[in-house]
Amino acid sequence: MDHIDGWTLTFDLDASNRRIIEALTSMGDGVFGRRGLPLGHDDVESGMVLASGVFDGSAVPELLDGPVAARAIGDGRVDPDQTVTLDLRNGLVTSRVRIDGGTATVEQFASAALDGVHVTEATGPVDLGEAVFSLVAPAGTGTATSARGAIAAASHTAHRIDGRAVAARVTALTALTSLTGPPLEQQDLERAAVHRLNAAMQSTTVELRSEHAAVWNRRWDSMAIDVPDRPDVEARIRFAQYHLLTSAGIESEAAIGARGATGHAYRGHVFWDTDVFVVPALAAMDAPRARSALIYRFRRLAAAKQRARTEGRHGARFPWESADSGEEVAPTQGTDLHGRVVPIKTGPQEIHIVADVAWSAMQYVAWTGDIAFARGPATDLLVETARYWQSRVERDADGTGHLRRVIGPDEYHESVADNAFTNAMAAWNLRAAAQWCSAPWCSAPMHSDDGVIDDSERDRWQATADALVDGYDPTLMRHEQFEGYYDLDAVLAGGLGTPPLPADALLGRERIAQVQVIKQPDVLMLHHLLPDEMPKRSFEPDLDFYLPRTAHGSSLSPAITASLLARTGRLDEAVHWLDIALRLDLDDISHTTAGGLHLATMGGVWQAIANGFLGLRPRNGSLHVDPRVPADWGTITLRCTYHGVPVVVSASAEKLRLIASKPIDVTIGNDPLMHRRTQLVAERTAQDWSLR
Ligand code: IFM
Repeated sequence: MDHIDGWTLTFDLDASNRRIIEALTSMGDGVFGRRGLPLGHDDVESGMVLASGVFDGSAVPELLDGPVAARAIGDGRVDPDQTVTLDLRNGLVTSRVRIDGGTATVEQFASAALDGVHVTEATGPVDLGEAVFSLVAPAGTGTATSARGAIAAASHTAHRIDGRAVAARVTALTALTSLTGPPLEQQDLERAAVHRLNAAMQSTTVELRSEHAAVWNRRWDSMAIDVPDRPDVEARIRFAQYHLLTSAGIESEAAIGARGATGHAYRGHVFWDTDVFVVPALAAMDAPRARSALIYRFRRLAAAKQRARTEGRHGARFPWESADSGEEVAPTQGTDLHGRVVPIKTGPQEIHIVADVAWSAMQYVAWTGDIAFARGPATDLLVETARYWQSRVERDADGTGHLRRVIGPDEYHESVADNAFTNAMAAWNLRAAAQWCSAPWCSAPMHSDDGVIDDSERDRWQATADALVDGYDPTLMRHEQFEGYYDLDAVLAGGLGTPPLPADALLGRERIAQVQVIKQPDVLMLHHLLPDEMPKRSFEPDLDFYLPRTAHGSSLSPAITASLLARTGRLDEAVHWLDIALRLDLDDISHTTAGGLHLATMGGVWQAIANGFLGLRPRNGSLHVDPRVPADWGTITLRCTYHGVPVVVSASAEKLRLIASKPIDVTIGNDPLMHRRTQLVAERTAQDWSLR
């Protein structure tokens, strides 16, 4: 990166980093994503358009490539060395290109004000006229179709000379899926795109741009994170927030893939990345987008129930990888580094996704207080997932409960028994459902497709939760990651190199299964997701034991590690891991950014700042805050919305200020007396919080 300040990131583009910068400068309106368009590079990826939730017809579905009509061309006369600036505040991507010996500017955006409307405008000196015009593709209409869906584009291009040469192209996109959309014919879809285009063409591109920028400015007013003493950190955090927002729509449902609509990696499939990493951030930043992501899951509850039935179980079994139908779409085999075919077991075994979906729904409810969602979709998700665990837990003769043949978040170890994360999340799911269904507003027996929920079912959930083993050893005050984990060879990640590193690639598939090195937080993830449910004083022992064993071989790992380290006051290490998360895509640390941006990292960055450094989270019906801010960071200010109330939290190493636009319940630190319904929290020192 060439230049960075609080709101802008400027990249020097050359032939070697083109695909990475395409991904970094992706634009999106939550439904349609479009990779940035390095001009003059007219190949398959440049300007690629994808639509969230619209897949191709392959056996393992992959996001459908939209019509490429949105691409510019440049007639091969463009110098490949360009600068591209991402203006986060206004949501604009601006390229400065050399063409025919002169310089032209090309501005692009996916309108935040008009759904499915993307604009490209090239300007340059009059004597570059034809060259400037060549930077913007001619008008056209086209449709990409598959057996599962379609994406149509209609565009209008205009050239003019008005003191400068200007070429503007407005593209309107529409999409449907065979599962969720109305049964439109291709012709109708194109007509809808033309209709959308005509509506957009009622405005000039200047007006379209200013309406778009105004929406972005309003968004930032309610969600921006400021770290003015560290503009580099600030811009990278906002880069994450920007891409989180562009990846989730507010209409209907949002199928947010692990890479959003910014590339083809992971085929656009939806993983726990969305439920656990993205949704909590969106719930606090822009709740309707989080709701859409959960509605995506809720609409696939029937498919999840069908899968549970096929397994001979009850309730709902969500797939590890999900696309449009809600069926399992995880590949069943892949190739290792030596080109050997190896089985992929995540589909059948990574069942913690079931509890992750329920946890996500309850996080959303905790942040938003959305009663209608709580009593509707959230209840169904919580109940049906609990029912799955009830039928999945194996009870041994001694009464203990077990989950065998599973994979935890640490995917280096397969087919393990009693993964602490999976078991503890399942136990949380069962208890949460039992408690939820005995709330006063739930006092009438509840119905679901599988029957009435009565006291005896709630008691069974509670008993199963209590029976589930969790690997906790009170003498060591820590959890064993799974049965037999302590017997593995005590290899530490640092023995293989400096993390983050792909330990599975370094050691090979057979060896990695025999050693204690793990891919990403597993037991530690529990301390992040369920901090109040963990045995008292188990956090530090678990952290001290598992951190040296963590290779951070997953992009999900650094941000959560930063969050945990911040909670325990190890701020230098927290900043180190946050920095890796912040640069994961921007510096292509995992060498996978060209395939699309890592949205879980982006959600994790928000969580590291909010949950980790500010200690901000919903807790037992109040908003909890307990900051630990590095001394050289000055003040962190985070804007969010809690139960519909705009909140601004500013904290430094010594000060805290929380301002809510209406009174809300607030708790500070671990002192139960620091609990008030208030609009303003202020204090002088970390030891002496004062509430007003
Ligand atoms: O969901 C993750 C998983 O935890 C690690 N492998 C990649 C997946 C998609 O990001």
